[in-house]
Amino acid sequence: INREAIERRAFAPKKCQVFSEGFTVLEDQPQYRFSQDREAEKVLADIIDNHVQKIVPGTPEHSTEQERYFKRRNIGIVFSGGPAPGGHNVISGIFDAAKKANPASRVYGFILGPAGILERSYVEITESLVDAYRNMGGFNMIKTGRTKIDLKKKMDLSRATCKALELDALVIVGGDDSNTNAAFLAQELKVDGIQVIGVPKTIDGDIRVSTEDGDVLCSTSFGFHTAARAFAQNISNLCTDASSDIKYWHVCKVMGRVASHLALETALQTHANLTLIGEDLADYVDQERLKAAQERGEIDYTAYGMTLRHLSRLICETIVKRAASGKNYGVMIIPEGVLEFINEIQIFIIKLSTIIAEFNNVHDLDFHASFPNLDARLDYLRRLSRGISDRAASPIWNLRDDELFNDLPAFFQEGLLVERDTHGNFQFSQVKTEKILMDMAMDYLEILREKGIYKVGINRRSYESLMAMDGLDAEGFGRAIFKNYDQDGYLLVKETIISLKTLTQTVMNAGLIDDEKDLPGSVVDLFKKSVPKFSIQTHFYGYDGRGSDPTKFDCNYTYNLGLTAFSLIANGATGQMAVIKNLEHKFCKWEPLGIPISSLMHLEERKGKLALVIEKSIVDVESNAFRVVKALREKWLAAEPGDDCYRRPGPVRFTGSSEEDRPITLMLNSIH
Ligand code: FBP
Repeated sequence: INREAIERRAFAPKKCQVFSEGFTVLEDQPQYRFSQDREAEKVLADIIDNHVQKIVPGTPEHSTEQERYFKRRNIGIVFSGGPAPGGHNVISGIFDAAKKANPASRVYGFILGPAGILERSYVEITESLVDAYRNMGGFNMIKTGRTKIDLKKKMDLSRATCKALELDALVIVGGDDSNTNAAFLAQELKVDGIQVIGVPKTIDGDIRVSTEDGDVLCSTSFGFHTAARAFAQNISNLCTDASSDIKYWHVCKVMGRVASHLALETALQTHANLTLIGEDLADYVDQERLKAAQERGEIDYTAYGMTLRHLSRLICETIVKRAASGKNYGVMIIPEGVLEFINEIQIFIIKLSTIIAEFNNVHDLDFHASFPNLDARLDYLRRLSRGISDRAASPIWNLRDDELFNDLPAFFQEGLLVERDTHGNFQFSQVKTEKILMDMAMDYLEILREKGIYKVGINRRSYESLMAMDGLDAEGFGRAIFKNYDQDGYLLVKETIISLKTLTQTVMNAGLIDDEKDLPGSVVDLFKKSVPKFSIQTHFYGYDGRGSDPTKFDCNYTYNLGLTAFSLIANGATGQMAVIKNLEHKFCKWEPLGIPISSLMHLEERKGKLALVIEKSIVDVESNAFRVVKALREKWLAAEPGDDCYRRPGPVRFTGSSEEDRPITLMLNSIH
């Protein structure tokens, strides 16, 4: 019997006060304003005037609303995009509220994401089904998928399914792209009286909503806290491992397709030695280069932003600094989407996306199916750059691009040419970013080692004094372990780097050999090899965190999102996203709202074209959370002799009191 699962299923999430009353109504909040996109005003005309709505208790004066609230209704729910811990509680929140309002209401779950709507594949959600998944991770109750409902044909199929099931409302639980879907469906189905409500989901934490005046209405999406805690636990275990056998650098790539929120939160949870934050790298300015250009009376735009080579050197600097105090181990965190913030790579991604989209449009074929392997894809690009393909000469892909692209390792070229997802996003999770960076870093470390700047396995000061004393070269050292007992009889183990000469002397003093010539060659070889070489282990934390059982924070958050979604439906709203304001504060301050999805849209390049989508929120380098990490990164690097500052956040626990009950980034960012 899994007692944890039993306890989880039995756990009753806390309900915001407003949901404990008889029924709710919506109160418009016109004080919250957004700057709207012109295109959104045009194509989402029927929902663009929505206001932010606050959920408040209904009173006897609201008799019409009361009648509407308690009517019998059919509600459809769909998960869309990657799983995120807590999704099942959104369903339980909607189910409980719907059945409480009217036991004859029915709730349907579409199978395998939006494709389930198109294919009319669904299951009726029952009490026993809900009970089996309460507070449990994953999206396995009804599964999920990434189908985009964009074309007219797909809209028509969706309408037909909703009508066949006599749906009053459809709830789309998804990320930025899925909520974009929700807005278009809301617009499309408004004439049919079918309401569409979005729920902000994604472990990436990149759905954050602020108004024009800076009021934060939604500080994170659900699943972010759990995934970050799950990653942090694993990474913190690696910190313990790294500092125990002191021979590895653990390189941890953590999910987050674009934004580095998960990397930032994990850094605060673990105090790993180095954490890259993509948004910080994009902000980089090469002052020397800029100054040199200014002296020539020019502006050098290439001085803005970081190159891959530069980034690999930054990583090397960290490794060299720690090695100088004898620490040839450590833990670094690399955000999955870091390449998005490296100019030269971003340009490749955009160019290739445009080429692929153009090919598909012009030939009405699929680029990836037409060129199934890397060689064929490269050949197409090569011909394009030489003007012997589709067009006389390609303005997008020229000989210079070809040259630069050819310099990349084959697996990276392949990664850049992977198929975009249905929403036109580049699939960073398919690219071995950590390998690209570490291969480059290792090449550079070798150069530094040859120059004598990087001394693996030895403290620079002792290295220099030993060199002077023994007249030895770098190869003349090895690792020795001395065991001794202190006066209380405790075993003391000291590991140190010594010269071959000292080793020979020690062995002779112990009476094991009479002459230094007697030291066997095999021992000498073994000794020399014992100096630790730079060694890395790479890890990817992503899918595992998405499948974790939710933290209490996410259980409560998602259940209340479900209740909010139902309140919005029961009060006739459409085109709204259910959110909880004040997540960064105590539970009693949580405030359920509906916010207009159309106001969050902007134009973005997708598959080589501009598309109206919800803007992703990336890490703000002016935020408190980032500034704290920046201020502490030198300390966490721990390049001076002495202890590392690793923090152990521990596992996600459902019972007992956990160390923090909400994301650290949220708490820091709420301080003014
Ligand atoms: P969502 O935005 O759909 O929640 O997905 C987030 C994510 O987990 C990213 O962090 C990652 O890049 C991507 O999904 C991986 O997608 P896939 O499951 O298709 O490999």
